[in-house]
Amino acid sequence: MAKGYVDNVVKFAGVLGVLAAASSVLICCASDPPSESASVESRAEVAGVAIMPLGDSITDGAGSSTGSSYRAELWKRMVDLAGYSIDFVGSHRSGQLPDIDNEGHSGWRIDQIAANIDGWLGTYKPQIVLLHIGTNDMNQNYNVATAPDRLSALIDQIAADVPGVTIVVAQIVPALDAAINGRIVTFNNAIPSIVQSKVSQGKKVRLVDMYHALGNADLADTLHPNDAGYAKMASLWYSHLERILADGREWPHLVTGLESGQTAPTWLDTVEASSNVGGYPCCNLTRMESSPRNELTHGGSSALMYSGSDNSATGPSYSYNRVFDVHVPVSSDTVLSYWVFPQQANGTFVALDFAMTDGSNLRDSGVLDQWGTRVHPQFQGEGGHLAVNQWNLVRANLGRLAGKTIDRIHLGYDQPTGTGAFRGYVDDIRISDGAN
Ligand SMILES: [Ca+2]
Ligand SMILES: [Ca+2]
Repeated sequence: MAKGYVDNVVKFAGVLGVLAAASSVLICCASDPPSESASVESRAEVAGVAIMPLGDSITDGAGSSTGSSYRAELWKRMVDLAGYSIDFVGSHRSGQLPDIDNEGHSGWRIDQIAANIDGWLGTYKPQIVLLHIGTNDMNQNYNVATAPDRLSALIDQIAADVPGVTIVVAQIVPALDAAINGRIVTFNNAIPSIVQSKVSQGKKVRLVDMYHALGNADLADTLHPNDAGYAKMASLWYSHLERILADGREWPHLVTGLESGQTAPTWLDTVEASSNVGGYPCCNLTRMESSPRNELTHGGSSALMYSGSDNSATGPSYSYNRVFDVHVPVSSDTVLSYWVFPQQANGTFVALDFAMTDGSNLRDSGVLDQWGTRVHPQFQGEGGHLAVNQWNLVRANLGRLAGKTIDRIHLGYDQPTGTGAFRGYVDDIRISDGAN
């Protein structure tokens, strides 16, 4: 039975996603001219999977600090994390990323996209189209009742133009203006049945709900996402691309060894909640620490150090510290792994924990590690599988959390009995799909 702390469902708006350092991206592909004679297959071999980001200013990048929309973050995930070769295609160029091609046309409605799409598709022959359109129809109150019909016809048009193309259709992001947002909700509600009808016809069409993924805090203005909102959009497109391209390879969502250029903690030494845990008896520390050190590592030169002091042998003693702000959708085959090096027995009462977007958490989910021990700091310590003064792998299938989204990653200490100092390191954290 878990005696640990119960998450108070503190929601933080500024989700930055899993942002790898931009310095690690490779400069390529931006000037690759499309070969009109090449087949789709040979294009994929040469330049990567051809993906057309298609829509309006939200695809162009309005509201994004770099003008890159979701495209920069999606590129980083696809290329740097998943190891794919991709080629964004389109006649428009905008943003700051290695491949700035897209078909994001600021201010355009569905009918305007439809009037031009045949030519674009003929030129660029995308294998995958990421379609986010309709915001301007709603903003202009332009024949909104028939907007779903126009979207349906546009999907048919794309499918007819490029045999075999996969179209990912978005339920569009919300607007701050109540009247516009009301029209968006009505429009969005019509999209699932449209997508289903295309699927029934044998077309490769998928639905992605961008509306419920973004909150008001994810918008830069009335209509456009901010960087946090675009990062969430990228994570959703990324998950669909996994399902479309799935070839059995591991599909990483977060990979970090705390090294330079890898995903760094969002928060350092930041307590989310604690009881009867103070600072490690040194240096006037007053709370549990959780921040990288260049001391002892499983790999590279840095690891996440944790330390504190359990001040009660009878009452609940815990500290859950915020570390990474993420947005990671969990699937049936998502796996968490990390390495932990406890420096004393008390130091084994630690585990990574998740705050999910629905308010639930990892530690109370019943998820088990490779030993059959719950991934809860108390159970990890009591389980006895974490050896002191050596690196221990903890690996857990997160299938129990399938359908949920990880909002934050915490590092927790939790030990109802026992008292004294605790300290150790965590390194090589990995969350990925299909890693079995
Ligand atoms: Ca390109
Ligand atoms: Ca490391």
